Amino acid sequence: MPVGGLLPLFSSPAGGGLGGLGGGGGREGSGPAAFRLTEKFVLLLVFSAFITLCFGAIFFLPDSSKLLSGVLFHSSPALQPAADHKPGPGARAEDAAEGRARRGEEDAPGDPAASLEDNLARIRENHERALREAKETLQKLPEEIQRDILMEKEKVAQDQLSNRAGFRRLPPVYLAPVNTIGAIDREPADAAIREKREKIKEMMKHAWKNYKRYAWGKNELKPVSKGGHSSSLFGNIQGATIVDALDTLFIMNMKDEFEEAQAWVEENLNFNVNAEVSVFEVNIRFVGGLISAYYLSGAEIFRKKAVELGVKLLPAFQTPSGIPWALLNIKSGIGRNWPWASGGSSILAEFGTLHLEFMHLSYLSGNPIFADKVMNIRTVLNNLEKPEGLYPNYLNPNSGQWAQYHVSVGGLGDSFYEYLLKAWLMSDKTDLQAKKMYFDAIKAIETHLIRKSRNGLTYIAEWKGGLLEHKMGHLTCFAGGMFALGADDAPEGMTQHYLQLGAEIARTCHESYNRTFVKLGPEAFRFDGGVEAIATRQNEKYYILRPEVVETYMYMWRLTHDPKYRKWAWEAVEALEKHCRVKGGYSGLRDVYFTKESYDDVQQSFFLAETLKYLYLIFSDDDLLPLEHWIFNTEAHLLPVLSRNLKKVEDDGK
Ligand code: DMJ
Repeated sequence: MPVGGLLPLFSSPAGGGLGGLGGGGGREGSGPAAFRLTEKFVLLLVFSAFITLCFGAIFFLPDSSKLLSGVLFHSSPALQPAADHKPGPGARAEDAAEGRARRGEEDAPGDPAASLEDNLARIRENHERALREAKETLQKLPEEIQRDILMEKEKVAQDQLSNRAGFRRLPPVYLAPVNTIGAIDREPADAAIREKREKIKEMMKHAWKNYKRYAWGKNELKPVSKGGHSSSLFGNIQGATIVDALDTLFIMNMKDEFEEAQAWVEENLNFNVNAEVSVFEVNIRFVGGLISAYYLSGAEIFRKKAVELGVKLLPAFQTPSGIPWALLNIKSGIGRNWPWASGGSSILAEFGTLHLEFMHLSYLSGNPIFADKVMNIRTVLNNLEKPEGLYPNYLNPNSGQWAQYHVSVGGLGDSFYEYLLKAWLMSDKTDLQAKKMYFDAIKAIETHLIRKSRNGLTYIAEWKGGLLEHKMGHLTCFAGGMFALGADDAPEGMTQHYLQLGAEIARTCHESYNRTFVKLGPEAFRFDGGVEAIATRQNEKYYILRPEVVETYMYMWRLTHDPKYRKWAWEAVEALEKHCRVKGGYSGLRDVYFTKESYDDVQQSFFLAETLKYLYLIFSDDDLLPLEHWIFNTEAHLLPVLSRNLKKVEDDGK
């Protein structure tokens, strides 16, 4: 049973408020009776489309329109719609009304001419739209109409979900006191380690203080020019650094800073914006950050905001296959894919990195709709034929088929594999399907992508339709930690093998750092043309404060206690201090081989969410956030293992 012990939790008494709604989704009406009903509905729709077409033709043919307006409305110039008021193709009546509001054009109270003009404009818009839709409908195949009906039904269900006071009636969640699951730590006994840990906390203070001083409320900080930095990934949702930093502030016991962050979330975090966002980025940073802050602090506001945002993301799944769009306008609910993505495809690492957060959203809202969405992604992927057992990076959401055969454990693929493993672990090891898919996938990766250099460095190449590109990304370096984390449950006595593989990847990534001038690694490094673990292209030489290498050190340290991982982590701390720290925070570098720093002037929010958190954990005792209780999402936000913790606390609470 894939979702293991989680589903019964949805039927908790308080879950009923939402459960009835979300349970619907688009897939419910698939029984025979529902099918007959749907057929009738289709006929009715086609018939009404036809009538509308006829009516629209009479009303809107240039001549008849003049006739009608002349007879009925005494065509006078004052009553003609304004010239800039013509709705373009696809424009909606609400858009026109909004346009008026933006221009400050309000009807004068009690002015009958103005209100008649407004009504007339609205009637025209509605009829023009109905006419357009009727024409489109008559051109469609019956299956397309049926699909549209299903999607429309789903949209209505989701609108109801967001309109209802659903968030205000969330079910009870039984939280363990944070110290019992290791969210409050002790000082390490060793003074030298204590000092190092204190230094990392000081780095967090420097990053936070400057963000607060120069960019408070903006998404990120420009530490050199000292201002706010906005990334298009979040549309005009604001405050990425605040939400991304919450759990790091909490575990570092920076109480005042956590409280000011919480106050900002309460007063300012606003998702009612007209914004096109990256579904993946908003999910891993905002949804993940809020959920994590909720579990750590117990403050309801974080759960409420997480569920509210989760609901806003649901329209992204309105595609024929249920594989979500990469980009979504969270106001209109209109989705699309990155224009550069092969054949209009969705990206594996994006739609494959929603699972953990969405499973928690279902738990926290009492509504299975979120879990249904990600379990459907799982089903689509599981049923597809895989070339050589590999998962290509591109999948077309309309056809539900793979597009280009490119495979990567770095950008475009990476966190999909991570989430398979973590879905298994987060389900308290009940999600056997995730486990099987993970171990099958990494077996194929090992056969087809993992190679050893002439001098014995193990690396993970990229696979392009059967040909290897001998390049490894900084992003790919997370995989060392992943192999080690999954090793315990590996099949057929492979535990030692995967632990060893994790150690080899950690070593290669350390080499990529060590072979630079600044001792921080490039964005991508190559194993061809006589080089090993070195970037050869100018546009691959930058370092943007990424966490993946220290992330792997953290897992390797926890799982082996080999002191070299603390040593390597400290080298990274020293390099960050020497080359990335500036008066106004921390900046990325344009070229890690260059002797003079050239700053990119961005303090990425993941520097606070991930890089500093992993470093801090490497110099903490293992009972701070024990791995058997906590799963780190791909942005290092903390998600408790479901059921072992939560059910235990439920039982204790009874
Ligand atoms: C983070 O946002 C996440 O770790 C993501 O999975 C990959 N990229 C960045 C950090 O490099």
